[in-house]
Amino acid sequence: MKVDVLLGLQWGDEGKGKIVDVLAPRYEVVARFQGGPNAGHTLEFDGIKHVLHQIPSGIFRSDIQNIIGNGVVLDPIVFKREIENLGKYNLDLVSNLFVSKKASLILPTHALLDAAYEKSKGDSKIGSTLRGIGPTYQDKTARLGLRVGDVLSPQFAQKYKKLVDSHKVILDFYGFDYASILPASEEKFFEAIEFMKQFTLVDSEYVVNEALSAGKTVLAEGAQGSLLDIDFGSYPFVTSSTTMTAGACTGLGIAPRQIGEVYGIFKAYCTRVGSGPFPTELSDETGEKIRQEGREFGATTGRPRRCGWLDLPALKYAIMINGVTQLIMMKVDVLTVFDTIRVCTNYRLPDGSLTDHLPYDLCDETVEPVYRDFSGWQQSLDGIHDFEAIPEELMAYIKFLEEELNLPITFVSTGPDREALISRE
Ligand code: 2SA
Ligand code: MG
Repeated sequence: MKVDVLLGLQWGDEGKGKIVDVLAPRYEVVARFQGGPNAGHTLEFDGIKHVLHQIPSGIFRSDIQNIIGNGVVLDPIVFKREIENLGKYNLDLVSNLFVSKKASLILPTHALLDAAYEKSKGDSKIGSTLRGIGPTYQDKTARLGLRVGDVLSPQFAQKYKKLVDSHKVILDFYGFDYASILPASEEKFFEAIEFMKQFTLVDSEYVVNEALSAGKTVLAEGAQGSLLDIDFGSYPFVTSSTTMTAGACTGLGIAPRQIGEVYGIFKAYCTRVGSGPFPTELSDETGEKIRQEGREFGATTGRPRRCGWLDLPALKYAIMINGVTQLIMMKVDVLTVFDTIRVCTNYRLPDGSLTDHLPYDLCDETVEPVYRDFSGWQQSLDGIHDFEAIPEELMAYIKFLEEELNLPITFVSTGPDREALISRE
């Protein structure tokens, strides 16, 4: 069996949570391989909206094993809160959720360091979610970090203290006051660590590979998006993990040849939360209209998301680095209000030439998007499940994208609910 990977092709918030939930019945294992509580995966069914941060989106289906892989940075306090929030749904979480011993632990001081680093950057701040993601990955690669498996060691408290003492030196350097906040969060942290011990802490690379050998189907659930990837995103305005397909290999311990389908999720327009280049951004009424229609506010921080038209050079790049095999287009319903829908097909460089490649540094090299306009459909897509029944303008738009991107768009989502979906499989 192979591991199918589902990931976002833009700057996150493409609607991955909904699609994992829809595809989940096909899988026996759903695993997160990177990111942490910066993610906000929204699932909506039976009239209730759920936002998951660290727990895989397969959790609502009782026959799925959910794995938090080694590539994840896990905040035990957020973990405890998420589990407690799920308490009312009567899910058998203890038997369905496994946490990799090799996942990195986010300590309370990591979030403080995030805030201190952001503050020191002034106007050039990244717009981090301030969940401690960057500093935790920093400690991991500096070979200083603590991992989930360390909580089982009798020396855990000493290891914790040693790392926190070194964080305090850095916080002092930045003149960041931690003394008034830290004791309360430390108390919560140790409570949450005890809480976490009731779950099965595993060598998840064995769990995943043994599941594959036993013929089980596995879905790897990406977080954030390809344009936030540490290597290929718009550096330094990126997150600190490998958000692309290759991250599923390192974040779960599976070989490249085990990768099967790669589902690339994209919105019919673009959004970005946090700073950094965004060529098709609309800082006008149209952008505001997309934000309101699409309810484009951060699922973790509530921040308004920046909105703009679909960007094909960026999408092609994401498809290339991920080896996408099928596309899934989200939030098409949001565009129903527009009489004209624009798609950026190329960038014009300062010398006047056109390109569909991403420049090395979008921050320094100003590109002007070149658009192609499409007529809108301006009729509700509610209740449409059959591709043949969609308005002809939408059909023309989808066919154009398939041709440009050279891939099939197998699902088209027309609303937040599980049921609002057109399948073309
Ligand atoms: P971080 O927190 O240090 O990883 O932030 C670095 C950059 O990555 C962006 N980032 C995100 N972008 C979109 N969605 C994310 N998740 C939440 C959501 C965000 C929220 O689902 O809405 O609620 O604000 C996410 N997580 C990180 C971030 O904005 C920085 O640009
Ligand atoms: Mg999100």
